[in-house]
Amino acid sequence: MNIEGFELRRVAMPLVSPFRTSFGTQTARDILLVKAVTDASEGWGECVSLHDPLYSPEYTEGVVDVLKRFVLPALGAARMRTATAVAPALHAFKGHRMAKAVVETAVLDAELRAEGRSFARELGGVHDRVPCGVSVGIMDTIPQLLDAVGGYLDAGYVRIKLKIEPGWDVEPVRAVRERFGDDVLLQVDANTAYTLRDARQLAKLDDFDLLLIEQPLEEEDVLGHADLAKLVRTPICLDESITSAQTAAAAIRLGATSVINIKPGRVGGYLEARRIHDLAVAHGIPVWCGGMVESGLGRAANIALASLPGFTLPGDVSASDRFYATDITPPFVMQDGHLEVPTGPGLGVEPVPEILEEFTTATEWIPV
Ligand code: NPG
Repeated sequence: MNIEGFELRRVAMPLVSPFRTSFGTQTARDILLVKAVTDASEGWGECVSLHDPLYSPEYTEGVVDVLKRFVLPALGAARMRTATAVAPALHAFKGHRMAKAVVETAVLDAELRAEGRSFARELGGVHDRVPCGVSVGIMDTIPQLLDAVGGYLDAGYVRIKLKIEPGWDVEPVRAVRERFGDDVLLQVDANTAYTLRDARQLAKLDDFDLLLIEQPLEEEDVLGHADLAKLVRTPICLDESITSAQTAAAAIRLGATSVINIKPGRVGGYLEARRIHDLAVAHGIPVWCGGMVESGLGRAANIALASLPGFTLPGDVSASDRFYATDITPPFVMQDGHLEVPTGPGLGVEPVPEILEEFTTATEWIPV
């Protein structure tokens, strides 16, 4: 397989409703797609970076810059032919994992499409459908939150994640438990909004039998999470702090995380995501697949990853209509609280050309 070049494409997709987290409110997603064009096939990657560096240091304009300035020229110079060669060819460049992930995914998709193999099969998936969790944003009022959660439970979601921040934590959790009962699989996500000084407040969540508290403290405060884990009974799950299999190994050794959220974009791609899965399984640590409000392209790959055997908790793997009235691929529709794992070559889904064009704001062709 010879790579001829990459198309960088920006698509602007409105969200069905504003999505508020502890770091901001999103009303639309400005997505960078990368298409790898080879002499044998084409493949897609979806970058998970946000417009602003609020979730992680990366941001979409920065990703475009690092791709054009460093990543794509290095791939061209390496005459790289397979997805497994992408990470070694980019190793010299520090960080920029979302940028590295999107090109590796595009190359992997092209390679698998050429060979007729699916992402799930390549990664080691063992299930033909995966359970769907949903992430519920911070709301202005508790009744609004209860309406939203009720709607998702009616739709069939099997696990609810509430976004929390100081001032919006114990009361919303209590209200959801009181209204919907103790059987609902429930967890919370703070996106780094707390400090260790908040340990007593976070320990109040222990009364509600949550599956986990996700990333309460700063990304770099792995030791703080280890200390917090001794002060709260609810399992701590790291997201932002886990940027590689190495950082995952350290966090596990320190006792900072007893569950891991795996997001391929955050860790440099699906191949590193699989390494973290394997490491976690070896340590008896459950994992689940995170989400970054992906279109159908990124969603397809996440569903494939979530079908690996160590993904024993439902992920932020929701149906397309959780975020988008119209998706750029045929929509993923939930059935009985689950999504089917695509089985076609590569991602197993294609953008619908007219819809892709309608949402596209810019394209650029970079030969390598
Ligand atoms: O289901 O795709 C989804 C969204 C899940 O809450 C979700 N993602 O912090 O995990 C997160 C959060 C997020 C979304 C973070 C977008 C950054 C960008």
